[in-house]
Amino acid sequence: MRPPRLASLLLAVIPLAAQTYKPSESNLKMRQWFQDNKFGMFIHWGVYSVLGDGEWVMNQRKIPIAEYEKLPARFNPTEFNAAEWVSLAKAAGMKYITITSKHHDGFAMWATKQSKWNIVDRTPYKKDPLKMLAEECRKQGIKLFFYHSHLDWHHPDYFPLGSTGLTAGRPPSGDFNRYLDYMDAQLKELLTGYGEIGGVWFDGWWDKPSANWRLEKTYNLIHSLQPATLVGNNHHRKPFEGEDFQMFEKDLPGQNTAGFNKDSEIGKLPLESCDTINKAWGYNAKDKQFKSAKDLIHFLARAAGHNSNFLLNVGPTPEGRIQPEFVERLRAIGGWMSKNGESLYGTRGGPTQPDSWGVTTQNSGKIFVHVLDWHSDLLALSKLPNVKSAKMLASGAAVEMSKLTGGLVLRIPQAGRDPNDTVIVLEKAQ
Ligand code: FHN
Repeated sequence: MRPPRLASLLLAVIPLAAQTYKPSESNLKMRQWFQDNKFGMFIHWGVYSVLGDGEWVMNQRKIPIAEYEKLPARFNPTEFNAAEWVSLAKAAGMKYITITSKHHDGFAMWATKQSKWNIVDRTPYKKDPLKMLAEECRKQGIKLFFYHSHLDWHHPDYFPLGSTGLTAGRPPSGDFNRYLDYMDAQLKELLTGYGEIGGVWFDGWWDKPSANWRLEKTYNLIHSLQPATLVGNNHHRKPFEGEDFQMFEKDLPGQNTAGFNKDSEIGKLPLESCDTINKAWGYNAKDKQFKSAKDLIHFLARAAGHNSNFLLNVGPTPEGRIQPEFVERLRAIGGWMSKNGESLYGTRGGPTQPDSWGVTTQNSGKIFVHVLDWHSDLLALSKLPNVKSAKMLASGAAVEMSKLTGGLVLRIPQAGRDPNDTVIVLEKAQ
């Protein structure tokens, strides 16, 4: 027998190096667009809304698939009006919408051809809301992102099972690669039939972190179909190869009050924090613990001060309406944004470290001081470049300032303070 040649030996022992992802020019532009535009609407909407108990209801109430499959017959969102949703997002000052194409229950909210487990084939509604939303977003100049769950409590090939959905009654065998083919085929539909897609927001990887999710293949597929589409994955870790932005759930980057971010070191990609208005993501009829508009404006400003976007969630009703408590808060945020938007759009995190009093944001010529929790008159700011002037952003009234080495002290007038966030604009000396 001839000895194996060195080249074949090497090939056998050296694993093929993973390809390094090089984002396209259009993708880099989209990242910049994303960072400039700061504020998006998250929409958790699916067949679970029928039970009015959040998007995890199948798992929480241990509903087996056979029972859960009765829900679509009761899902008839005849009041859904894409134009109203998009206009509401715009009125709040939001520039993009991220909607659940598929959540963990596997139910597709569009006319997929890969399975009948979808809104068109299984519900009396019979229409494709994502199509209508995509069309309306295009008309109104809002970018559309899809939230897509890796995790699937319904698909028979999601095997081995992960850590959730264990009472769904899925078969004790299955071909995970076949499941991933199915998921990729669904993603291909979403990236070819719904116009320009701003991003894909994955979730559910954490259900089985040691599985081979073939992420590279899925990410390559997305980038080959739409190179500009931003890929993000809510795996609660530092970004993986092939991703374009990093998200933080119910916390600002670097914080971990909600428990999701114990392993999520901040990477170098654009950042996004997401949160809910009440406690729930999907519609929850009993959850009345609404954050105030002021709380939400604070989160938005603090996110920007941490160099991050804010993706604020609504969970529409099974009829297709966004509940009045959400509408009221979104309009109030929009009121503040209409006067203070300049302090967020097109900015990045400012020079002064975020602190309990507030944060700073900046663009090339200006620094915006967001006074959030500070009630006395003098406020000292460090790490500032040379500044020419200080004014109230909303009124243009001059603000007294006193320069120190490496910083300054502002006297913030009591009159003209905004109860949500008083913004003072400092003009940088060129
Ligand atoms: O399990 C999901 C949850 O339902 C929701 O979609 C949030 C949104 O960030 N993410 C998951 C939990 O990490």
